[in-house]
Amino acid sequence: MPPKLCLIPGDGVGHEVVPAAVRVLQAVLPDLETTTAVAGWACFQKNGVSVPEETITQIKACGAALFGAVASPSYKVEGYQSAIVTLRQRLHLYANLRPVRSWPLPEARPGVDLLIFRENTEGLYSGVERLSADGHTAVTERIITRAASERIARRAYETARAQKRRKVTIVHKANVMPVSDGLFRQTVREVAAEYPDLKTDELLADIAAFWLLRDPTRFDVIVTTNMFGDILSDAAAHWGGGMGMVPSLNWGENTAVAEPVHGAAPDIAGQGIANPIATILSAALLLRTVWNLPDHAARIEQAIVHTLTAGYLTRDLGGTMDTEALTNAIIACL
Ligand code: GGG
Repeated sequence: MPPKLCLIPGDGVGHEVVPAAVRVLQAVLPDLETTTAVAGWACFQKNGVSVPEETITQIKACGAALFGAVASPSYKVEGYQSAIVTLRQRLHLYANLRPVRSWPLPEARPGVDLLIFRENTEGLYSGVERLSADGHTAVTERIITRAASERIARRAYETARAQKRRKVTIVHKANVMPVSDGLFRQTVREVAAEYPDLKTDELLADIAAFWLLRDPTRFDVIVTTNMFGDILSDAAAHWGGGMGMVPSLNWGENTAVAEPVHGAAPDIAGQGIANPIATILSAALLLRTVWNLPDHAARIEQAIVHTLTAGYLTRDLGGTMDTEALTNAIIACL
């Protein structure tokens, strides 16, 4: 059966980077079948819902999706929930894998090659928020469960073992949140005991941030809760060459949604100048992990290395190429 992929451009530059990634995917996988679905802020404004049921059905039917970006407002809108948070929760995409590696770019730091596993369905992104009657007190529930902590830990350790990694670092703040992060820490440590071939250490989230800045090569695999993972992976992105270079995979048991770590970039949306590499690398994550086609993924990654080495760069990387020209260059290098 040829692989099937549901395309969800979402908002902003998603409409430019997703088609670019599909061109690259189809160059290595000519029989790929695609379907397109809607989700996001613009979808909410048009349809009153950020993720229509039809989109969920289409993703389930394909088993895999490529999502572009979403641009949620930074204020409460009645009836709106972030499209990507909704997809992660509705489809039980409990692991968010965010690999950061050095690319041949002046900004990138040599020797960086780390995997961040971010719990993707609960924590501070539980969506459970309330405001007191006088409007002076706001509460967000930070939910941590043993079940979710165990499954993200197992996914992190299994992937670490499969990729012949050496160390997993548990990142938490259990000294200040001994109940919630204490449960996360304890649960991950119990799973770690089943993997004696892998070294395990742990860091408080603030110290982990310090070490990510000071010496990112200290890290191999990080497993952490939802918001810490979001923040630390954006910081780590700097060492890979910037936000335009970091892919991610929202990874469940039978379904996966790949997406670039960057957002909708409204400042450049519609100009055709967005860097498509993070989305192309997200498609490569689907090839490697979901469709079990690691050689196809490696071909794409190698083509990106050649393209960057030859100096084909978009503006965010210090060059002048637009989205289409960079995509053409990558396809030519395959
Ligand atoms: N492709 C990742 C992305 O769109 N990031 C921005 C993001 O997650 N924003 C949250 C939101 O707008 O709901």
